[in-house]
Amino acid sequence: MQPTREAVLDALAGGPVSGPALADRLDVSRAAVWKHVEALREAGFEIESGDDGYELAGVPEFGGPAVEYGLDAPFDVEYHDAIPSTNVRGRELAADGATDVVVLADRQTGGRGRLGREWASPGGGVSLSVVCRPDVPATHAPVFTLAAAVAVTRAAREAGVDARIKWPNDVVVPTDGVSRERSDETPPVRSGEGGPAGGERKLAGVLTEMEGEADRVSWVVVGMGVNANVDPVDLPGDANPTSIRAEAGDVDRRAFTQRLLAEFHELRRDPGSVVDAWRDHASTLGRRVRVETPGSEVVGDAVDVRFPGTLVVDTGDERVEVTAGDCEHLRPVR
Ligand code: BT5
Repeated sequence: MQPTREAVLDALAGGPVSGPALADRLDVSRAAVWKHVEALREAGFEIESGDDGYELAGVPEFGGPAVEYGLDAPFDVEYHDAIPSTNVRGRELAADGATDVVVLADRQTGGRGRLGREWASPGGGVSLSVVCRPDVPATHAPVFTLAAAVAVTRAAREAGVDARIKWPNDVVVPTDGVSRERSDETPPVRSGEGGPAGGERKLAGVLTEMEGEADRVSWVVVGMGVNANVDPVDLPGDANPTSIRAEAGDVDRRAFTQRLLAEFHELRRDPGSVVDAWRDHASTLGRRVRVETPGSEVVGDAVDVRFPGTLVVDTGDERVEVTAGDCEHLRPVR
């Protein structure tokens, strides 16, 4: 948010302030104060003017200025009520040289998952894409997917949802009584394969896109889609979806988005910390998994995750390192 505008809001949040006092405090003209106040009202902030001056009486529920105000991260927010895809818009901004911009939408009309899949994004959700230009080699890009999954998980847990991460990019909620914060349990004994474990509903997904040379990322667009205040019946049934509304009741999307962005910012500043944070919330580790990778399939026990996001699967014969793929949790075989 433009610094003077933020300073106006901070001043007005503290109680009534007269126009001239505000002008003095911010070292701007009274006309400028009036312009800022009008612009803020236009953006949805309730600013009352009484005998003692101006006072902040309400912050908009959701939207760009609402999320920027009080945000503990250096992002500008471009908000859309509806947009085809925040990632597509993020890529456009990135190609124009933008950085530290978040594209945020109430709903998407052409939301995208990985590998050309669709991501349903009805109104009431949180769809956003962070555009950034980290100074890292391209091979480190997957760590931003993990960071986003951790950020979403932490914010969802604060909202009262028992969220976990399924490698690499799904935030899920267990439904089968599995309540392991992290699994230190002995991996299940192998004697054939179990079927899909089911028992998990998808709350959110992450789609990271990037451009760069091998030695350096040019930009990364990290897209996060969270089923926030939506009804699961409005989401594709075959996806076994859930939402914050269904798990814990409606969330304050402004506070949720601010939390999520602040967490993501902290993690991106310290990529080395991401894998440990991911492990803390992993539902995949210690599980029997089937991972479909481009051109092959790996079945075994998920034993570890390594920087920048590689899953280590023990097949019984060997330990295979998987860098990308679709992971399915299998039922333990007894
Ligand atoms: C993902 O893909 O999970 C990544 C989703 C990323 C969405 C965000 S929203 C903001 C930004 N802008 C975009 O356009 N995208 C990003 P994947 O792992 O491929 O999972 C896709 C699959 O999840 C689909 O094939 C469905 O089965 C399922 N699915 C679709 N919509 C869902 C929803 N709202 N909730 C749960 N599952 C869903």
